[in-house]
Amino acid sequence: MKKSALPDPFEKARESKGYGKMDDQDDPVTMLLRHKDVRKTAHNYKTFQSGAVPGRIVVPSEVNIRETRQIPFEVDPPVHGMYRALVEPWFKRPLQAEYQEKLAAQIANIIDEVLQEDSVEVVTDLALKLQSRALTLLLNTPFSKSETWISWGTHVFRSEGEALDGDKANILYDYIDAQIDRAAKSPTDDMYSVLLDSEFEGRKLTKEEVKGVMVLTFAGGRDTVINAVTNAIAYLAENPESLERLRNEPEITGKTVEEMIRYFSPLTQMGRVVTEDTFVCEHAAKADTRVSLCWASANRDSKVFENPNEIVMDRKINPHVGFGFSHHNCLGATHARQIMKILLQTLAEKVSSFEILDCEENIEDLHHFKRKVGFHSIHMKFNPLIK
Ligand code: HEM
Ligand code: EMZ
Repeated sequence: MKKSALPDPFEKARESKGYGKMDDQDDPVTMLLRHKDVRKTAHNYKTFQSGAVPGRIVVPSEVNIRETRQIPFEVDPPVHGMYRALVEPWFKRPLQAEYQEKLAAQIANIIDEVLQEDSVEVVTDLALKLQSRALTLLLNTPFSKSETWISWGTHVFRSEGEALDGDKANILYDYIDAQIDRAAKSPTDDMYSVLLDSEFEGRKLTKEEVKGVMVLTFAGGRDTVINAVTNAIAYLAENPESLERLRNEPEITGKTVEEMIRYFSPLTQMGRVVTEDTFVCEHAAKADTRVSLCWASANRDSKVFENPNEIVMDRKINPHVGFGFSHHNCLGATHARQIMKILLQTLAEKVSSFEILDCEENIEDLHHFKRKVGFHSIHMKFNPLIK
């Protein structure tokens, strides 16, 4: 097995029953594993809600570590659509040429840096740096802010050996509170200030609502981007013909990004709370219990994807759900896609090959299922392309 491979732990359960079960802090989860069921359930917000107690739809549950409702993530239609319309234009800014130029300069800098090193720890020295620096563009904050975010380490809610870490989460919440107070006192053109000034239903957004958007922006786009970046580099290290192909056929880069998101599925699953007694996969789901939409399993469903366990760089039809499905689909996807696309292009331009020196896998413990999502650490050597 290649080091960069992410095996699918769900296949047997998906094909036999269509669901799996996991315990989580006395609030068990019925995981939906089939592409069709995941999409159908994502649509049905009346029976499967996101707007439960803050933190409950996240697996592992975050009810014990936060009270702030994340917006628009933990809100159901129709109010969801009103918040979403408010923030959507901001999250589309990565489509602008100027944004992409700045992002490309950041990425070129980091790659030039790692090309000088004999050994690079890709998670911390490349992926975390890239993710944090790129976030300054999305937030429209000074570049120097990224130093603080890098110092928090790879996980905002977790630390080594502990699934949830309330103290660590407080660092983020306190930081965001302070930034909101700062923006309220002396507004700039950053995301905090723009949100504080925006109109919602004939009034301004409250500080608590702004916090809800900002916590989500920090948390949702952190581990996911770090894993996508690290896994992409590990994959290209072990598949040099794929790097060569990106060099020769740059026009497939967009498709390759989608295919990597499908294969890596950086966000394994997201929960919903059942509002009335119902059935999922002929299995009773009682009101006030939890189900999850297992994006990672749906993305390997052989009923939808041919050769699901391979990265087919130019896969023609790719209805993956790596960025979710239906009204809650990922707001950060425009930003994440640009990061991935520019990263692949930059690597193809500047790197001839990579060597993996050593690595430690990051395995999510989902009770009966163990899923590799990436690496805790991976040391590599980057070799320059001499033109
Ligand atoms: C929602 C995945 C990056 C912000 C989602 C959802 C998924 C997802 C699966 C749907 C959740 C649900 O249905 O409950 C990913 C992946 C990423 C990524 C795989 C990286 C490769 C980002 C980034 C940001 C972000 C960079 C922002 C900085 C959001 C937000 C939502 C969301 C705000 C909620 C949208 C809504 O509720 O309407 N993401 N995400 N994500 N994501 Fe991402
Ligand atoms: C939540 C979630 C958002 C959650 C779309 O996903 O990402 C998770 O990493 C966070 O822990 O709080 O923001």
